[in-house]
Amino acid sequence: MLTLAYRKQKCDTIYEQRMGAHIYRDKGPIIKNARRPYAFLYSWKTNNGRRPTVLLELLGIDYYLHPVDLDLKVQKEDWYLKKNANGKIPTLAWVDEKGDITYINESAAILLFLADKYDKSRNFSFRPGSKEYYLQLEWLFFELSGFCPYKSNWRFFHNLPERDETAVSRFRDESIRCLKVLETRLNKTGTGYLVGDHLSLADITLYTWIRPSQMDTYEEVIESLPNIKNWILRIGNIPEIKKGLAVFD
Ligand SMILES: N[C@@H](CCC(=O)N[C@@H](CS)C(=O)NCC(=O)O)C(=O)O
Repeated sequence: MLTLAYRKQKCDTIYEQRMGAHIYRDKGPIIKNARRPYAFLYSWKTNNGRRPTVLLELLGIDYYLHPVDLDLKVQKEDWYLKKNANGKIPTLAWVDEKGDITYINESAAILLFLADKYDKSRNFSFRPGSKEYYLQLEWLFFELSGFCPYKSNWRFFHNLPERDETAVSRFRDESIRCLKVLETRLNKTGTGYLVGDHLSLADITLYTWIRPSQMDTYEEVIESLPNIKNWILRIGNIPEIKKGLAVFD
């Protein structure tokens, strides 16, 4: 298990490689003798936390990963808050050719940053300024400001020992409405992708969040939406996506 091995590890260098991730115990991001520039990711095994690892695996890039154990509240420790004042994962440290560090927080911002650095042929993103680029942004914002908070609140209120039915139904209805919006979108593009004719940051961002959940109703709704159902199956079968999700297992 990564978590236990990670907690016990005493040495201060890379102790394990998982896919493209060089799991790094030290807090980083400066690594002696590392070839610059490089990406050093602070993340954990959650839906938001897996977005950057999925993209990095698709891009075939080697990167450093410092697991931030949310159960141990590492994200609220002072050293981490200096990198991300919001106290959440993921955070990306980009160490440039000269050794200067840029910290980027927010999973969608990290994806956009990584795409600009590494996806020069735009295989998983779109050229800034193009029509598809703005449509991609539209779906990133839709996820981060809409579906993501609705679904996480649905799960939160659904799992409370004393359920507040008003809150449950408010967030359930909004989540289901968002799923229907996505169904309509996939029907409209007809390409099997949310934007354009290839996999992009829009699909990666939504996919990591839409994946199965503990709520029965949720699974039933997915079953009734054929475009989303097929999209989930197809995207989930892409080997690099599986790898990106499995980095933390
Ligand atoms: N909008 C942010 C959300 C980040 C977020 O909520 N991260 C969660 C894990 S998925 C977290 O760090 N939770 C721990 C906490 O809130 O203390 C993003 O997309 O990066």
